Amino acid sequence: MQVAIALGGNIGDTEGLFRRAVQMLGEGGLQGVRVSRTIVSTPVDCVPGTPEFHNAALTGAWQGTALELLALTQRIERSLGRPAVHSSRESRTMDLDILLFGEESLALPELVIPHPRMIQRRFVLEPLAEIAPDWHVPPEGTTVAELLRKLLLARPGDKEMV
Ligand code: PH2
Ligand code: MG
Ligand code: MG
Repeated sequence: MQVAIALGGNIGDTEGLFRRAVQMLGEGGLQGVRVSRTIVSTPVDCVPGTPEFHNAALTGAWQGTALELLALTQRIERSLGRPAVHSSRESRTMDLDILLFGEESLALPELVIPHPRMIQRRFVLEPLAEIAPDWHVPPEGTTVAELLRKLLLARPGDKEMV
C-alpha cells in the first residue's frame, strides 16, 4: 500500500532527526521512500511562545497493516526522544503522523485515516503536494494539489507558514 506520513518537530536538531526518522522507517520496512523539502512553520494550536516547527512529508510503500505502521512510527518517535504520553499541543522532537493509507479510510480509536486535520493544515499539504500532488484523498477523492489550492484560497492572508 502506498502511504503518506507527515514529519514535524520543534526541539533539537530537527533536520538530523528527520533524516534519522526516514532511515528508521526504511529499516522498519517502508520501501521506496520519497521525502519533501522541509519547511519552517509557525505553531498552530500551541501555547504562546512555542518555538517554530519544521515540517516535511514523505511517501513510501508499506506491506503491513495501518496499525503495524502506527506501531513503527510510535517506536521511532519514542526512540528519537518523544515521551510516550504527550499532548498534541506540546513541543516535540519528532511527530510522525500517518496521513494517508492508499485511498482507504479508517476510524479506529488509536488511528484515523485520512489524518483528520490534514486538509486544514498548510504545513501538511504544502510538503505533501510537492511529492504527491495527484493523490486522491478520501472520502471525496479531491487531490492533494486541489486541497492545497482550496486552503490557500480560503485563507489568502494566512501567515501560518514562514
Ligand atoms: N503539530 C501539531 C500542532 N501544531 N504546528 C506546526 N506549525 N507544525 C506542526 O507539526 C504542528 C503544529 C500537533 O501535532
Ligand atoms: Mg501532529
Ligand atoms: Mg502525532
